[in-house]
Amino acid sequence: MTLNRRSLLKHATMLPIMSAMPGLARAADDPPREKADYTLRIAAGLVELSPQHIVSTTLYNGQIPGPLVRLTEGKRVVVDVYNDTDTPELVHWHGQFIPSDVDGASEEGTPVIPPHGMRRIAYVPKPSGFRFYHTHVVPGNDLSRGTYTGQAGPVYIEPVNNPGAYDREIFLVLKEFEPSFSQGGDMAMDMLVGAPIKELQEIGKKADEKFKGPKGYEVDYELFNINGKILGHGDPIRVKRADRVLFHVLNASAGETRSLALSGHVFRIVALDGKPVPTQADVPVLWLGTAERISAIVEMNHPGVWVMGDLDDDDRRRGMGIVIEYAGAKGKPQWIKPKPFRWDYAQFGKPSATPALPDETIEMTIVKHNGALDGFNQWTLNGEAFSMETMKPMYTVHEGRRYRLKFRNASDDIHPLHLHRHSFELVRVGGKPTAGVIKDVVMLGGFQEVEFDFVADDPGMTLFHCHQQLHMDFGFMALFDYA
Ligand SMILES: [Cu+2]
Repeated sequence: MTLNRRSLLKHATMLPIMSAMPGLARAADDPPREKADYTLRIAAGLVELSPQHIVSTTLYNGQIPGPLVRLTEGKRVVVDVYNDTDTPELVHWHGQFIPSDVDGASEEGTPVIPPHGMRRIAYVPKPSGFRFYHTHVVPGNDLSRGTYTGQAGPVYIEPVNNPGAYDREIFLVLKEFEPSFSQGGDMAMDMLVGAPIKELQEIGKKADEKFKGPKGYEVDYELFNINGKILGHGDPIRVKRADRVLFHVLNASAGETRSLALSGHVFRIVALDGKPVPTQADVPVLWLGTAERISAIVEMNHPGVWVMGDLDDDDRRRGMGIVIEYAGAKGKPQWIKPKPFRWDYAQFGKPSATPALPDETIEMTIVKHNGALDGFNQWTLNGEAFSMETMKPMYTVHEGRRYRLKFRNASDDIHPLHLHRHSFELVRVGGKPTAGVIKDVVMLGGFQEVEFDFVADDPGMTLFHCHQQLHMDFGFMALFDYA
């Protein structure tokens, strides 16, 4: 590139401004001068889950999961995103404290990446830990878009100091393909601790009487995979006795709650949603709501060839699993079903600690309106469904204040609740008080309550929503604005 004096002067004055504004995004017509650290290309492609099952979907860089994006906390990163599809796209940087115009949600004001266009983003990654990126468009009734596609990839933000007491680190991205709608089959799930609350069941019953029609559509999937391969295809994870393997597990599903067990082994939970837990605990099964991440160490002390997979026999048969093979071990992979186990976030909290008192408490009651929107269930928060037309903020927060959000679920569904651009501390879950567990997604059980606190410390439009794609698309969202 040759520069005349005028453009040189222009650039000389521009550059310091650019670097002083880490959140600044540039349009394609202002070609960037520095080299991007990462380039993502969104395009249709094929995934060979097995030789019998090759699916066509939208991918990042032609692969599922998308490339691992490794960043350093506090070190500015530049990412170029090319959209080679015919529809607008958005890349959401899930779990990061990031400006609203870069975060990747149009509800917050992030510009879309136009069809066959590109967008360069630059920002300073934080906080450290296991994060991910995924599309944030609204597919609605279109199962070929949004998180029903293969647009998901892991992000790892290295802390400035890494303790790292493990031998190996393995990322596992859990995903499904070939979705279809079916009417009504609610899947009752009781793997969360806590009991249903009568008052919430009553509210749910009243809503059912009002919205009598058939139950709304749910999404079923034909094919399941870990890291893009059906169980039994692709390479096994090869280990040696006494290895300490750190698994970073991401549930990249559009809406499924997932379990994962490794036959004959236990997981030591070290971090939830990328944040180290105050109390590490051994569990036989991982339970992950949509978009949740778990980092867990497995001590390889049970030689053999094993299946690590979903507890659900049908999902496992359709591919949700991966083989663990010890050095020198031979034979068919074995599956041992673990004993029943209920998931309790409070188990990883700070014992006998109390969280700071909030400045304000906001209560939200969640109600399902059966089949109210062209056969889809509509969701309301305190009687209001989010409107994509008005995008009106529901709450105004003040910088520096601590907010307690209390969610009351008057439906039988599990909701993976997600707050953008902030993390939160669980303060009550499954009827029990807790402290010290910091997350960005939490599962709320059917007819249960959950409470979490967040500090309004990242000014900018902030989206809250259920991460179940069907729920968020049909009303289950709210915007927080800063005063
Ligand atoms: Cu939900």
